[in-house]
This record gives sequence, structure tokens and C-alpha cells, in this order.
Amino acid sequence: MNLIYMNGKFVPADQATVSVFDHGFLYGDGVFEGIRAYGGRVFKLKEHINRLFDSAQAIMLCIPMTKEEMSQVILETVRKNNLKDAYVRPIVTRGPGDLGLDPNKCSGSTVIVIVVEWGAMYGDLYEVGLTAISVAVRRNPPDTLPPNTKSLNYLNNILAKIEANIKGGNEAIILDSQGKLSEGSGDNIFLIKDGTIFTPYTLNNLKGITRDAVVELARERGYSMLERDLGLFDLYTADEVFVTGTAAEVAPVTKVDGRTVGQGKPGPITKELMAAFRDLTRTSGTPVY
Ligand code: PXG
Repeated sequence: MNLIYMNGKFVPADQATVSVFDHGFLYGDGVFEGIRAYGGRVFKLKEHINRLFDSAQAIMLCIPMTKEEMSQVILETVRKNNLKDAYVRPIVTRGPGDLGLDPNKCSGSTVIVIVVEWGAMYGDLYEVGLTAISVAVRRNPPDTLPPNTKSLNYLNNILAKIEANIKGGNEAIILDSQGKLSEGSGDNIFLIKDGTIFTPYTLNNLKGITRDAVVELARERGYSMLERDLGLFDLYTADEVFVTGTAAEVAPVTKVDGRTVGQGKPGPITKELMAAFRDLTRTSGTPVY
């Protein structure tokens, strides 16, 4: 039976329901994380907890427990479900209030941790590469809803995903309001040109934990790894392109807006980083059992 943590209790999934007055439901007023466990170890747990609390701080949302307590709840929820390879989704909402949007009327945060079994997301696309489509919808500018906040309001990303789906892509490439590359709908973007690896600054995207891990792996391997402003031209003329995310892991992109990337198959540096990342997920993390 799938057990979900809800406000201090573990309940069966079919009983894990929130009030229709919860502002997470009414307004997307809340924050979340997407975390994975590999082989009975939670990958980058501390980093995800820190980002969850930072997202909450940015929207002035109270998480009614310490970081240590949240970590323990996450580990306990994985244990209760007896899983080794899992996807973990902590969610904190503003809680039930009235129909107005004033968070001061909410009675207290709702804390949920969902854990489900989870394997690879893209299947054989890791061998052939994803088809990416740059979409018309632009990333929320940092002076509106900062993309660094992992909030429950994902409509911006969902609109990008819908557009990529319609246009036959596996993933969207979202530009910011100035036409700079920001990220995918649920992952960060990297490109490689003449042996140097590039990725956008994190002002216009979510500072991905997979992104940080890959930056570190690339630097350890002696690659020149640069953050900079990038545009569609850089993407179209790159030797290799890949995306990174908890769900996507490191996934090669072999087609962008109809253009073939490099040789049309995952490139050597991408493959090296995919293997290095896989290795890291299998050899690190906080033990659950
Ligand atoms: N950008 C956005 C907008 C994200 O939502 C990432 C980048 C990558 O961050 P991490 O820390 O995961 O490397 C994310 C995370 C899904 C899904 O089902 C997507 C994410 C998390 C969980 C599930 O597509 N995205």
C-alpha cells in the first residue's frame, strides 16, 4: 500500500486528500521539491531540503518543522513504502484559508510527502537523444515570479510543455523575455562548443541540483565549464546539447527546431557526463535503511 505523509501522519494514498480551500489548490500558493532515491539512498537530500526552505523563505511561507525534521520525514516516508528506487515529492502549501487570496487568512501550512516507485524517464531516448523545440511562451521574468522559486505555480512551464508537445518535441526550450536561453520545462540546459561546456546563469531558471552536480563533474574531469548568456544561435550551432534534471537525469538532445545537433547522436562529452552522473547517483546519497 502506498503511504503518504500528511501533516504528521502516514495515510493510504486514496485517503491523502487536501481541502478545496487549501491555497495550494486554489492559487498554487506553496512550494515543492522533486527528489530521487537510487538503490536505497536519497540523492542530494541536503541540497533539496535547502532549496525547499529557500523557496519557502522567498514566498514568506512557514515550514512548521526544522530542516533536520523534514529530512527525517522524507527518509521515513521512503522506508514506510519499502522502496529503493523512488521519486520523492515534498510539498508545503499555505494551507486552508478562505476564497480570498490573502495568506493571512490561512490557518497553517499543509505538509505532504509523496513517495512512488520510479525508474528512467525517457527510456531509449537516452540513446537516440531528445527532440527539443524552442517555444513562444517566455520564462517568467525574475521580477515577477522568480524562476529560482520552486513554487506550486507551474503554468509557465506547463504552457511550454504543451507547446512542445503540439510541435512534436520531447522537451521545450524556454527563452527569457530578452531571448536568452533559460531552461527546459523541467530541466536545465547545457551546450558544448569546441570542447567547452556552457550553461546559462541561474537568474532566469531554476538552479538545478542535477545542474550543479554536472558542473562539478565536468570541472573534475578538466573541462572548461562556463556560465554565460546564450541564445538560439548558440544552441543551433552547438556540437552537443543536453538537459539535466532530477527526472530527466542527463539527457542528450539531438535535434533542436528541426536542426540536427552535431552528428545527430549523443556526443562524446555528453556520454561521458551521463556515465559520470549515473555513477554518482549509484555511489552517493543518504542511506534510507
Ligand atoms: N528547471 C525546472 C523548471 C524544474 O522544475 C529543473 C530545472 C531541474 O532541477 P533539478 O534540481 O531537478 O536538477 C527542474 C526540476 C517532471 C519533473 O516531472 C521535473 C522536475 C522535478 C521533478 C519532476 O518533469 N524539475
